[in-house]
Amino acid sequence: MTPSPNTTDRSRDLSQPLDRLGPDETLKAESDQLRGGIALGLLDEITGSVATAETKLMKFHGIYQQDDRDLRDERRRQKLEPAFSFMARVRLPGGVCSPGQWLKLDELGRAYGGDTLRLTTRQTFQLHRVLKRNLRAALQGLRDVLLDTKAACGDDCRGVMCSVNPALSALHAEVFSLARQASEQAIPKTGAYREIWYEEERQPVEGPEEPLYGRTYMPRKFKIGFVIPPDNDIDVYAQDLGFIAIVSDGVLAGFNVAVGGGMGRTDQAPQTYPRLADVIGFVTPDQVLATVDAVMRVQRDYGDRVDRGRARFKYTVDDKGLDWIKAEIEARLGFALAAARPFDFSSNGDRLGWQAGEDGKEHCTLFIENGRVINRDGFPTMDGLREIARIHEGTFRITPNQNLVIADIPAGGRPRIEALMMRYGLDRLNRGSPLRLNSMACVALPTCGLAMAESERYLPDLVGRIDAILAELGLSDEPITIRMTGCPNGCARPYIAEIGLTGRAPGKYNLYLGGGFAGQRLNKMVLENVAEPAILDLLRDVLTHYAKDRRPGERFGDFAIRAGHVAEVREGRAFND
Ligand code: SRM
Ligand code: SF4
Repeated sequence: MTPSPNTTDRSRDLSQPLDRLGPDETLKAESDQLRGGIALGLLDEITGSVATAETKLMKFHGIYQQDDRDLRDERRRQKLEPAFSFMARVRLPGGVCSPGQWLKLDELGRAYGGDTLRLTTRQTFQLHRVLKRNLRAALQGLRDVLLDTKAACGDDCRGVMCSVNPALSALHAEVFSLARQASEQAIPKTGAYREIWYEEERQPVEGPEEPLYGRTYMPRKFKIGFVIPPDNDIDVYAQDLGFIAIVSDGVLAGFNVAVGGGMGRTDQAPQTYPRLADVIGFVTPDQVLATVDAVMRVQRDYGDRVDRGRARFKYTVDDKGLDWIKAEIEARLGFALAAARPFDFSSNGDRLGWQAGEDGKEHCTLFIENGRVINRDGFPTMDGLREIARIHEGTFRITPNQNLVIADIPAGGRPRIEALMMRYGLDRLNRGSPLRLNSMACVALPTCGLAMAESERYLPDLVGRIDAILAELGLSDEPITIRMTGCPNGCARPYIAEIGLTGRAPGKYNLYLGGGFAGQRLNKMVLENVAEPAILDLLRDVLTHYAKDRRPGERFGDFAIRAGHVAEVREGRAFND
């Protein structure tokens, strides 16, 4: 196929008519490549916050202003400003870090982050509750171990994901290396980060400071991931741009390219919806970085810069059409994509427990409920992991399911790690029910400013109640994916879970059923804006039917579709019919 002539390369014309675009475009363009007034705002000791424009620019530096929502009303009553603090998200391609980096993160979490670390659904760490006056110290601490928070948020390419895949060591190393290179290539090049957070002098630059992003960066966030079948742990269909490794005779032949995935939707706004990425072709490993560049340029140039609610690549793909998008990508690449190759996914979860790699190293994947690394009564998880980091000679890998792999343990190293696991109770982490071990919740309250309902603090209890129903029905051993978010933005990718819950109001959720166990199918809304009793009643009905009528090996999500449980929406309407 020859590249389409429909290309209008707007890459040299980034000075678009800003007054006709959304206000954030002007903000970005006039920010002096993300410097704005951030440094000045940090000096203001009267308030724990920064001005609105700066909160937006700081996202590009991986930092979100938040306030403690548990204290909001009380502080308002006392006429105090909200309890402001900041969330800092580390950029960690593929979720891999060294023991030294873990120890530093642990130290920063204890010093500035409320004695906890949060592992995220995109394989990285978040520090919450960092006070404005501590931000520089926290970021400089990260710099000491070669980490930063660049572009972990904002209208740019976010943290690049990669399957953790401990068993296939050589393949993982190859794919992970590409993920890292893609991350390096797509990272903003502005010196703003060094100047603001490390207090370095501004250095002169030849040519444009941001050759890819120009002055207005991307229309919206852009997400890339690399997956190694049969695991779909990164949920490749939820990525703006996904690479699916194709292995032939044990050798990495290349990648199928998938475009246009995304989760977020807004209640009562049918023009917003989750979308699974479409596979459009195949590239060889040496074509991957050019493909990243071409796809990002297409979205940069054609993404909606007027309406941020429609600015994700998934909408550009639907508005322009998949054929048009593919032709545009090929025109920029200068070659046609080869035909996609067959592949198969078996699950989007993690393989918990011990695994041996082909290189003889051992790996242990631990379930970290909702990614929360903290010391709790009888569960000193944070202390235990710190002790392991002190003796561990391999790496840590954060999984896209918010779990943790103690990876690359050299031959003979396992007994010492196991002894520490026993001492700190980490050996108990993987003993939950299959439902719990396949559960995932976003942060939500009290830090997330967009949360409408609890998620991380509530899902563990709800899982316990669903487990009781499963036990009554003899389904306790059935792995079922369940994901909850505190709002419809979908940070825990709930729309591809077999059971999905998204917050609508305090104590109220939309319930979705029928997602694919391997993340290959969107679920559908079956209850809208309901409280726990209604959720449990409906789940009991469907699970009872499942216990009675399922076919051998049939997954709960598949059954819910086949048996017609998602055909009817009990209240409201299904958005993705
Ligand atoms: Fe997210 C916004 C947390 C993964 C879709 N997300 C937020 C913010 C920053 C809230 C805000 O804008 O003020 C949340 C911070 C809460 C807090 O207190 O920490 C937040 N998102 C998270 C994390 C920490 C959830 C978690 O529990 O792990 C994940 C961090 C990932 C990372 O390390 O980079 C996280 N967010 C996701 C994912 C999953 C993914 O990328 O695989 C999605 C769905 C995929 C997608 O992008 O479509 C996701 N987050 C959103 C959206 C909706 C975006 C959209 O275009 O529809 C928002 C809201 C927005 O951007 O306006 C959002
Ligand atoms: Fe916050 Fe909503 Fe994302 Fe949960 S899904 S972290 S509530 S934005």
